[in-house]
Amino acid sequence: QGDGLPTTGVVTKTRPKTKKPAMYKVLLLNDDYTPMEFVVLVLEQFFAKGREEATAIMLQVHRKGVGVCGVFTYEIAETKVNQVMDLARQNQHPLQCTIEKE
Ligand code: TYC
Repeated sequence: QGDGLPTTGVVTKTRPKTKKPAMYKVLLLNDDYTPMEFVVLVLEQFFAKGREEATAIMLQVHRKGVGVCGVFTYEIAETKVNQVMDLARQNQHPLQCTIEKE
């Protein structure tokens, strides 16, 4: 230090040890038989949507064939899909719900 020469050294950049988990979209698929009201109910019950947002998502699926209900870690996404499929089956609706990696 103080000799007029540039300081030399090694710059080490450490990566933060926490890694963001992979995220997964839960998708709802359209069909011709599941009642609109049932789909709205599913979105309210399992995805904590209000009536307006639930209706908007349902209509998007109805018109475009597919829509995103939410984005979760794998375990949560899987649980949501199972909950939706179970309730649909219990009510004899052909509603389909799947997972897609973000
Ligand atoms: N297409 C259905 C009907 O006309 C409504 C519907 C919407 C079904 C969304 C499934 O994921 C779905 N009754």
